[in-house]
Amino acid sequence: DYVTETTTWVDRNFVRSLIPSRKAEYNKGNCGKVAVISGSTGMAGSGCLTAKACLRAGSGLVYLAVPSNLINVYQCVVPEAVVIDLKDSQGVIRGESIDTIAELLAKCDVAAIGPGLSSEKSLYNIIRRLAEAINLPVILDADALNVIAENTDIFGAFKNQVVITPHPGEMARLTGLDIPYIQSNRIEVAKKYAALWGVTVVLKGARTIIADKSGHIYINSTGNPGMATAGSGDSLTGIIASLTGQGAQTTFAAVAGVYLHGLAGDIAARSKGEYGLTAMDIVENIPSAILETI
Ligand code: NPW
Ligand code: AMP
Ligand code: MG
Repeated sequence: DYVTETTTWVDRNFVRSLIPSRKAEYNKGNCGKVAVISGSTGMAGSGCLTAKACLRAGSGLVYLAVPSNLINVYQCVVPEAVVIDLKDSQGVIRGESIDTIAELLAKCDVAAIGPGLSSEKSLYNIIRRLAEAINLPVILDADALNVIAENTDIFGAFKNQVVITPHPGEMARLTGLDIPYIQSNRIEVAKKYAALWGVTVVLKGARTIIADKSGHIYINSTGNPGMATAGSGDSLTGIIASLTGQGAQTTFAAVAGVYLHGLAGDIAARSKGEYGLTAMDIVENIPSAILETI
């Protein structure tokens, strides 16, 4: 266990103080309104995992903005979520939906953007225009990062805190570095780009590294290789967004989110083992992870 001036080992003792308290008089409006912008035909599951993870981590209200053809999928799999119809989108979110999305974000506390969005080209312009239009913390993952890799100047356009959650493959696209180099220099790479882009970088993988823009590094202690499974990262995005929406400062939401995500995976592995563990098992064990931590 150690906390130095520049590096923090993320264990239970550290994380328990970061989880936002839930006051006796709270209603769902006080517990964070989260907008999840994710999913496309064939990858609707990613948005379901993100939204479910938000709810399991304590969000009061989760809004899912999705293309019309996917509404029934989301309403069945995540009945607790409010689903917003992006009417002009045929299977993928397109530029015509920008006003509907901006309107949604105006009433939310945080946005999670990216899981399963596809590589539709107009996504870059959507994210750029949203960055300019909104002033709320944003968690960017997966395809949001893939389109931003075209031009990382976009990070400078956001008016509020940004957390990015790349796996080493996404970090390679964003930086132009190769995966082996990133993996051999995880701390240095996370630290350098957090400062350069002015964002909190969550560099995922065994021993996830979190770097804030001031250069502080957090090293996570939880997780197991059973979490190398489809949709695992989509659930992490939901947990971080949820904690942010409940009032945690974005870097602390990222640190606590990564820890709880790993612990949920560890708890799931106790009964399912590392081989049969699925992303939804991680989501279903978020409540136990929180109970073991607070
Ligand atoms: P390799 O193979 O080792 O060279 P992609 P994606 C690397 C959605 N999903 N350590 C690795 O490279 C996502 O949200 C939807 C080292 C790997 O081949 C996205 O929108 C699902 N390398 C979209 O799919 C479930 C690592 O990156 C490459 C690494 C595409 O996302 C699945 C893969 O990255 C998925 O979540 C590590 N720890 N981790 C659904 N059910 O709807 C990754 N890499 O090409 O960005 O593909 O991550 O699957
Ligand atoms: P993604 O590739 O976006 O689905 O994200 C994968 C998630 O699983 C990230 O949170 C990783 O940190 C986690 N993960 C993947 N492989 C491992 C591993 N070998 N040990 C611990 N966590 C892992
Ligand atoms: Mg992912």
